[in-house]
Amino acid sequence: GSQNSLIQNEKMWKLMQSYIKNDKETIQQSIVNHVEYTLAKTRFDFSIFHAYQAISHSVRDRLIEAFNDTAQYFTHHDCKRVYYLSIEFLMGRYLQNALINLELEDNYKEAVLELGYNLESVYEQEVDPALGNGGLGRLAACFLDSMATLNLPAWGYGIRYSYGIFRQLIKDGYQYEVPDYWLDNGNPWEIERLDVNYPIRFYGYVRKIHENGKEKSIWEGGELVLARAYDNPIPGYDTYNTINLRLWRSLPAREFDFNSFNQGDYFKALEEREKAEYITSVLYPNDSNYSGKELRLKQQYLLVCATIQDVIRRFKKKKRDWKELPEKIAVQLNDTHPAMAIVELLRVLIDHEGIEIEFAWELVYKSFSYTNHTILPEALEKWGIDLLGNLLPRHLEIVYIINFIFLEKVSKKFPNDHHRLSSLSIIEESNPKKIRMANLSIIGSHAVNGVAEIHSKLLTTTLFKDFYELRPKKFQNKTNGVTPRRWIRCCNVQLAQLYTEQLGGDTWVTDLTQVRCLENMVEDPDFQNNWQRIKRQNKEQLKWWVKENCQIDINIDSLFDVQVKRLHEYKRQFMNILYVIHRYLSIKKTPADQRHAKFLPRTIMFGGKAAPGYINAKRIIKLICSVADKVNTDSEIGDLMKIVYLPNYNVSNAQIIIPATELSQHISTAGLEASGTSNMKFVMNGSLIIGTMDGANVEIAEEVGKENMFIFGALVDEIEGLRNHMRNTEPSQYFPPELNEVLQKIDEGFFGAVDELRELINTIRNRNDYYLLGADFKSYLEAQKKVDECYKNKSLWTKMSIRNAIRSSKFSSDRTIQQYADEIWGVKAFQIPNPSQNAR
Ligand code: GL7
Repeated sequence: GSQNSLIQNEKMWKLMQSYIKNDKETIQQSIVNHVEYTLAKTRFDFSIFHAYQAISHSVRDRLIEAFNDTAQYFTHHDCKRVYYLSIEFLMGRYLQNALINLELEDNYKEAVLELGYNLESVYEQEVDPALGNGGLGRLAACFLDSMATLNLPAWGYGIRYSYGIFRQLIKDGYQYEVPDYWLDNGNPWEIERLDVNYPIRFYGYVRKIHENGKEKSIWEGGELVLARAYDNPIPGYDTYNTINLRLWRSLPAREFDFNSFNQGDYFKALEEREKAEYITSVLYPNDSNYSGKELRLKQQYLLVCATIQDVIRRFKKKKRDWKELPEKIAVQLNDTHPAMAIVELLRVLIDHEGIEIEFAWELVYKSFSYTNHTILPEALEKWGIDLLGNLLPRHLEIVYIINFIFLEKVSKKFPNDHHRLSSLSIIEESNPKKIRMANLSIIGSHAVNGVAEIHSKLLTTTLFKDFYELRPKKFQNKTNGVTPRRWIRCCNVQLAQLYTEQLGGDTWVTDLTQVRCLENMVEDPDFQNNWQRIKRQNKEQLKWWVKENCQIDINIDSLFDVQVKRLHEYKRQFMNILYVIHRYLSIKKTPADQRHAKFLPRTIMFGGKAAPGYINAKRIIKLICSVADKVNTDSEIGDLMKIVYLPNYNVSNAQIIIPATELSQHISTAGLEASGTSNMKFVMNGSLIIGTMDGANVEIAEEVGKENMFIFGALVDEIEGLRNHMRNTEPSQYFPPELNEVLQKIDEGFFGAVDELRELINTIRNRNDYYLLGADFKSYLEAQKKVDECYKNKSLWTKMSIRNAIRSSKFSSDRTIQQYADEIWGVKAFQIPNPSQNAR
């Protein structure tokens, strides 16, 4: 407990210092209490969903104890804190993860079973909190798990969208988007902080006043809304530390504009106020694509403004000098979406705290660091100065000041280099002028990192070359990682058990390097059998999922070949389905009695959402589904081949799909997938990769060995040459004949939907094959042939699979976060004492 407790009453103090017990009876009592007193349910009106709610509330009680202790401990020790700012957190379900991290799963399983429920079925009741699009948001979620587990004094900050990423329905081969109102049935995992509200201003004007010969800026007028905090406890594994994800929700401001209420239209005035709620209502469903909408900028500013107020309030709790700021806080920007935080902190320091701009600027850039997640030009945020200046007039002024000071320094180092100045400038001299958020982020940070070696290298040689030449030491690499808690321990319980048995304990869960010790088991036939048995059981589970969700019977003995990720042309799901068509045509050309000797049965599964406005991505879905229709109903094919579109790919589906996969596809055009993170999850679960030398695939190859993967395709430095060739050559001349044949079939209407499918294939036929499907197709075919050859040899495949999994430890987010902590944030671990002596 804390010495400076506000609670004076001795009795109350004592009662609050004890901890809930975790024996079976206590757990059962706490569940039943929640049934009666939290849910107010009777014995006669009770469903498994209510069981989920009551169980979650009882777990929540335990989380909150640890959560409060952790927060107090950090405050008491006045540690340097990390603030991880992200516009997305793709958390996935909480219940199982919380139980496993609290090491209470067995206790609850038993307790719940006696009450008549199977814990696994209870897990299924939870909605997916899906406040993210894809890799970027899921990375933030994995990072929180690792920060908690590594005992770092860290908090995540994001937005509590009322609607997460849409639910995807596939009907007649088309995607339909259904709103995801995930809060419909309440959310037991959050703590609403009725007393943590910050005012947020939009629009208005800047008034200049003069005080003791100095000009002061006052931003006033416009509209005020409130940001309210919702806290989501994040438990670490094998530690009592429980950190926080604080999400902001917008609400009408408390202040009343009496004028508008006195106009007489009471209802109209109230209606206007209610519009404030709209700001945090919906997550923008674009993955790697920027849309310059004002509402999106409002979301970004709300996140930033509320967070900076919160951070400063915490910093000021103790009386201290401002110069301590960078020693007490480290703010990490997850991409440029929260980059306005740089300007906001500077604004507060100079306008509110009266600090000199030079000194304030030093405090700011020493506190901030920025992660870039893509080099795709369509993802780079650039806000028109009209839009930005209207919504945030003072911020635009400050951006100009920052830019002026910065460019002044640059021209001293590189006199008369106008080209360099204009590429480094925060302002793009276009018409209208635009604010480049990436440039702002780099200038306002002491460290900038990419998310895989190849990506970080590309940043310093292409996109941020001029910045690199200015300050080479600022640029770093932090290869992404994923949490082994969710992506092994939770989703592949049997594999986890095997590891624990073999290694004589479960410390591998926080030190994944230990699984490397299993290298000497690779040749062991018993171990191989166990490995195969686990994969088969996971395949069985996916088979049922597919049966239930897609009404398709898949062949358990076929090779499970999976590509699940957001639909994007650069990820080349298109190339995958073109190959599938080629395979289908080849089977058809083979005499029926030779087919089974020549072809291995395969189930090819696709999954992923297309951004609602991304027409070509939607056409790719249509093509996949049309081919699936044709192939799956072709009696000549039988169980030699099935094609499945897995609907509504999300975190909880991924937890079923990934452990069941034998071959996963990561086939982006070299240089375009910054890292990829599902590739890591697949490898950890013993899937082999067919992939290009792109993103983290390159480092996976280093770790597991190229001979244990199916690598193909052009290398990053061949891309430019190939693109020139593509633009100057008739496609039919250099496309391999297999590809030309496939394109012709689609063109003839063999798969129906001729008009839209023709539009799709024309994107690559008209010397417009930007993602180089034509150039990579031949080597893709060869890689696929090797896949078949390897799969024929069961024991070879098993050995390759084992090697992938046990050599994947580099890709634990624990490694990644430790590097951020040491090399960017400069923070240390603070582990709070476990109060188990008291009760636990
Ligand atoms: C992404 C990259 O595309 C992806 O390769 C990377 O793994 C991920 C996390 O670093 O970030 N960048 C991006 O804008 N999105 C991503 O998923 C949406």
